[in-house]
Amino acid sequence: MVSTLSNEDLLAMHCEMIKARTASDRLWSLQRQGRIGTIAPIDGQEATTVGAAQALDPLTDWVLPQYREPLALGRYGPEVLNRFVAWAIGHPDGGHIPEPIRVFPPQISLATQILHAVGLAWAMKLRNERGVVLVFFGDGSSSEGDFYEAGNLAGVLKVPVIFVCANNQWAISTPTTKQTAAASFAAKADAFGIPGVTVDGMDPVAMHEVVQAARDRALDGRGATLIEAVSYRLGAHTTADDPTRYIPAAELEEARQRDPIVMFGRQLEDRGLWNSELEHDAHASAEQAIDAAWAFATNLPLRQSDLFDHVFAQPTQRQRLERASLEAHLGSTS
Ligand SMILES: Cc1ncc(C[n+]2csc(CCOP(=O)(O)OP(=O)(O)O)c2C)c(N)n1
Ligand SMILES: [Mg+2]
Repeated sequence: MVSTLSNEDLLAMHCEMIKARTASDRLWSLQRQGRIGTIAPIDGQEATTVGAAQALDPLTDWVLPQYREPLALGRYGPEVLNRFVAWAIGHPDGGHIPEPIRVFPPQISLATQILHAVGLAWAMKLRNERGVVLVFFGDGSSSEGDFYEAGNLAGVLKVPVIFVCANNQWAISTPTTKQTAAASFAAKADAFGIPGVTVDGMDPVAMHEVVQAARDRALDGRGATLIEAVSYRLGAHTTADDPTRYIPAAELEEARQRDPIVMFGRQLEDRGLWNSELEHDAHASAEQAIDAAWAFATNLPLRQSDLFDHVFAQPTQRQRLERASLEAHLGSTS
C-alpha cells in the first residue's frame, strides 16, 4: 500500500466505508418494514466511492452520484446521508438542506447525470472557477447515448470532469459480457480523446490515487479522464431484486473473499492502525450517524409542493392542474 494519504485519512476512509455498509443494511431493513421506498445497497462499492471522494475538495469540487454512492459521501458532511434518507422516505429534494453541499441528489434516470456533470464543468470553466466535477455511473449506464454525448463533448471542450464508471459487473441481471464487446469500459475513452484508466475499485487507496491524478490533470486545464473502477456488486440490485436467480453462487462467494471492508481492515491491522476496539467504535458511530439521519428525515414536514417546486421556473399548465388535483385529494383525505 503506497500512498500519500496520512494515517488519519486512511482511518477516516475505513470508518466511512463501515458507515456506508451499516447504512446500507439499516435501510434494507427499513424497506422491509415498509418504512422507506426502494433502495439500492452499496455493498462491494464502498471503496470506489470513498476512495474517489477522498481525492476531492468538498469546498470546490462537485460530485454527481448515481443511486448507490450517497451512502458513502460523508466526506461532504453528514447532510449527504440525512438528505439521502429523507429522499428514501419520500422527500423529493431530500428536505431542503440550506447548506451549500456540492453533492447532487441521487440519480435514477440512468446516465443523465453524466450530461449534467459536463454542463456543470463547462460552466466552471467559462466562469474560471477552480474545482472539478466527478460523476459516478454504472457499467449499465455506459450503454446509454447520454454517456457518449457527454464524453464526446467533454473531450472537445477539455472541461474539468472526472468520469467514474463503477463497474460492479452487473446492470440488474445483465452481466458486463452482455453490456459491451469493448475490451474494457475504460477503453471507451479513446473515442472521446481522453485518457482511460482501469483501477481496482475495491481498493480505496488505489481509487484515491487515480482520482487524484485525474483531478490534478483537470485543474491543470488538460481536461477529462475516464476511470473504470472494477468491483463486484455483493448485494442485490435493489430491495426489489432477487440476485440468487441469476448470480452464480460460486462467483459471488469468490467476490466476497475480496470484500473491500474486510480487505482494507486487514491492511490497516497489519500496519498497526486498526484493532477490534476501533472496529467497535466505528460501528457505534455508524449507527449514531444513521440514527441522526433517520431523526432528521422523519422530523421533516411533508410538503406536497416539493413535487412541483423547482421543476421549471414557471409551472406548466399540466403541473398547475396536477398540483391542484393533489391538494384537493390531500384535503379530502386529511
Ligand atoms: C434511462 C433508464 N433506463 C433504464 C432504467 C432501469 N434501470 C434501473 S437500474 C438499471 C441497471 C443499471 O446498471 P448500472 O448502470 O451498471 O448500475 P448498478 O445498478 O449496477 O449500480 C436499469 C437498467 C433506468 N433507471 N433509467
Ligand atoms: Mg452495474
